[in-house]
Amino acid sequence: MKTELILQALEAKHPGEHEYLQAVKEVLLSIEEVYNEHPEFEKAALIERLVEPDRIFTFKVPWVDDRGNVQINLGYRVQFNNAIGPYKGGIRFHASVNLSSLKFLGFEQTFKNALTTLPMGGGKGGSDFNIRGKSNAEVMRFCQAFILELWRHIGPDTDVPAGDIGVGGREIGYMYGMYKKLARENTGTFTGKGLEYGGSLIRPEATGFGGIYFVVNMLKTKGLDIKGKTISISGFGNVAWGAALKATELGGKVVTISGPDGYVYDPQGISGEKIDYMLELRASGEDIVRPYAEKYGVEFFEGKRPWQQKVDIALPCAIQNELDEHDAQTLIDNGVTCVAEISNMGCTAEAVDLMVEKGILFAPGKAVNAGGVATSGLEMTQNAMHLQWSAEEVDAKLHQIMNNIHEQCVRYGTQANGYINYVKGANIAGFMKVAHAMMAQGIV
Ligand code: 2IT
Repeated sequence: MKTELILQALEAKHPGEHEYLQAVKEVLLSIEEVYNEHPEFEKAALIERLVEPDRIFTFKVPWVDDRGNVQINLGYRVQFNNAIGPYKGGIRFHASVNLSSLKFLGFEQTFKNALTTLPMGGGKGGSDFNIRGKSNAEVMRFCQAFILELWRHIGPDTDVPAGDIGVGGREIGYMYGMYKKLARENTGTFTGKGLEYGGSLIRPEATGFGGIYFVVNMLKTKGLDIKGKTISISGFGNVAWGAALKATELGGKVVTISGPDGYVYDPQGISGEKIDYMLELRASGEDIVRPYAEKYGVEFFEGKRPWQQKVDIALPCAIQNELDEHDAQTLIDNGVTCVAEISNMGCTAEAVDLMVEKGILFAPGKAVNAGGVATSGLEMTQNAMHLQWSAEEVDAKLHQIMNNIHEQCVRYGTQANGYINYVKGANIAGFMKVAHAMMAQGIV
């Protein structure tokens, strides 16, 4: 494959879009071998078509703050690929949101969704709106203004948004309320909805639960158990919360959470009401974790990342590229067994290369965190059937999907020396499904 040529052309066309180029490069390098076995792919310019989103909507979002001032944010929806099903993926509200980050997320989402086995294409959206310090009324007005533009591009069979960083149940509720008013239908269209109006049980927990189910499978390949293992988690939002809940339930000990202000180290383990307190931290809108250290009398490390602590398992649960080569080396020096991204592209490319080279159990976000979107798929199913499944039913399906994704990674990623390269496994499995779907549907 002309990987280098394709990447060079892409870089020339989209200069400075580092995260997007990073995500594309990782996938192209992983699939090179299988791609070369299919000359028909090259003839159909499959890669060139796959790396560009189908379309991107960019719009301004004007809204009025509590003091009567007019604020303008940028809004986006990247409809990346719908070969397998309607565009599906979250909406991120964060100061770092731009086209590069949303294109990387939409690209990753396409393969992640393929891995779930459910009929969902890939998409992502968001805004540079910073939720920090905003009143409830401001958040509502912003969400309504955002949907006033976005509503005409989405629908239950075209594009189904959900939450992501900065977008939880409250924001989904405000967006869905405005969407329904404009679209005059009530068919779902968003996932992560409240239980009272079409949401699914276990959706809030799903990304973290699924991530831990995956980690349990990873450990099993080495004859290990999560019970008694120490775990560092970054972030303190929905994903970190779900992961802490399930890891603790299975006997693991979570010793860190982090925010933009630094991280807390709780050697006794973050369990019980301390996990509930993470929800309070999130609801405060301050975007800091220091109050945890003050409340429970544990150490707070200002401006530092949790990866400097010695643990058995490290789980990035926050934002992209928050674990670099230096952090990976520290974890390895401290004897880490397993690193799994429950966030999207939590590790830099250099960190991933180092961990794979050293034979560390490492798995990428598109496999590990797929439980979130998979359960969104289950929410869509329940909406289409006009019913609601029990928590046990959803959890069992989620568990089965995660086991299946792990199996796919093992099947496509096991090397001659027995090392399971999950990056390769996830990329090849996801790519082959999308590629076959695209080939079957012609040049469109
Ligand atoms: O990154 C992700 O997979 C999500 N933010 C969830 C997407 C979804 O549609 O549930």
